[in-house]
Amino acid sequence: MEYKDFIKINYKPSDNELICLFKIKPAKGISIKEAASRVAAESSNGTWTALRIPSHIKALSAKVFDIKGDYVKISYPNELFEEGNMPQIISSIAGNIFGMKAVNGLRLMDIKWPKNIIKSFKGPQYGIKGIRKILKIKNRPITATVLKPKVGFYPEEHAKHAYDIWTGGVDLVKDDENLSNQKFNRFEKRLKLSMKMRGKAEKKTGERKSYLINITAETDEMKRRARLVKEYGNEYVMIDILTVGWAGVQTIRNVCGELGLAIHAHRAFHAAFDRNPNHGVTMKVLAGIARIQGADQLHIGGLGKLAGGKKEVKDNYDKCMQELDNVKRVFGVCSGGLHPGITHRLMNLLSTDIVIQAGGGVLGHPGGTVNGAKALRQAINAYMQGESVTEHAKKHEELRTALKSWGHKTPI
Ligand code: CAP
Ligand code: MG
Repeated sequence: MEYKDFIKINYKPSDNELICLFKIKPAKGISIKEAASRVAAESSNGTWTALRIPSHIKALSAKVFDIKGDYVKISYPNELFEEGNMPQIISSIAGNIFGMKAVNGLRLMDIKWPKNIIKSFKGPQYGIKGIRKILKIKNRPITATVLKPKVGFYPEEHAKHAYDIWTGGVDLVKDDENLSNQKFNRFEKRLKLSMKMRGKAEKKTGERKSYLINITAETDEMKRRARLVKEYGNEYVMIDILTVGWAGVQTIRNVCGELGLAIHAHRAFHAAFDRNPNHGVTMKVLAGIARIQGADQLHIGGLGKLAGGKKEVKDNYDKCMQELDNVKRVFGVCSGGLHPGITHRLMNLLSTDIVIQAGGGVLGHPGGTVNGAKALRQAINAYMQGESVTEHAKKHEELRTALKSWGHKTPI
């Protein structure tokens, strides 16, 4: 068994094989075919030298079955994978290969998953339909606001801002990815005070409100925090899915299943994998995994302050929405430098089945947090009523101030 044995052009994979699409930039002196064969070998049953192997092991070879320019499709026999074990699957198809000297660049573009593997994970508990039911919001985008500054508020200050965000008209208050249980803002105290304010805000507005509280930590600690979240009566937990890792996400999905909590998935760390267009793993691959694992809503980019253009954001959104056996559709969360002057671009590009998250674009409002929240909601209302934000702003002072302050430009 040597490298060339992994090339089977025109082979027709069956439905139960896993298929990866790679973009490969071979190293100098290596053909695309050679590079592709090494990817298939390293991620299944080959190595750097020829091996004499029995036929039952030969049957486990991955096969390069399509090469078009830089794009290569490889199929993997189902038997290579352990059901319900995402770390094992990722170690197989996206493990050593990224360090191979035979490639200058290698990018995992997309994955087609076999049914049995999809089924071996729980998938989203709520998805878009379930979340809309919890929040009692039929058609418009869900709004969310992360407190800024990211860190430093005392729990009392945090809860007060949360109240302002909710009563201004935003549905979800969000923790930032690096806020967990620091000395200045202990998790349980923050949760307790915020839940109290949530009750008051719901009473005042007559709307459902909820809190995307960040439980990111070591796994046992995350479980403990998820239980606390349930005890205090909240509906959601937030986790930083990539720093926690897929095993941690799975554990939390199991716990959230028992507790009936929804999962907000923050993707901090993703750009370390997906930013270089010639290397790493695309966000749409990560989005697909997060959905199979069971996130109910997932950051997908927002055409704002962070990298990722229209095509990428749309690809990520499509992964959240595409038909995938019986796996529920999940909310793409648009975030990063958003403010009322630019949110309509996201609804135009995607749909109103998204979460629109603005932190600085609410707390940075010259009139303060309540007015910032009002302006964000007004921007959404404008879109839903088929009116431009500029037109709507003529009748709404908070929106007018926001547009005066930030215009319609994307921050860098
Ligand atoms: C947004 C945010 C999010 C980013 C993450 C931040 O704040 O809280 O972490 O959106 O990126 O800290 O930057 P602002 P993405 O609303 O103040 O920009 O959503 O692309 O995963
Ligand atoms: Mg953040």
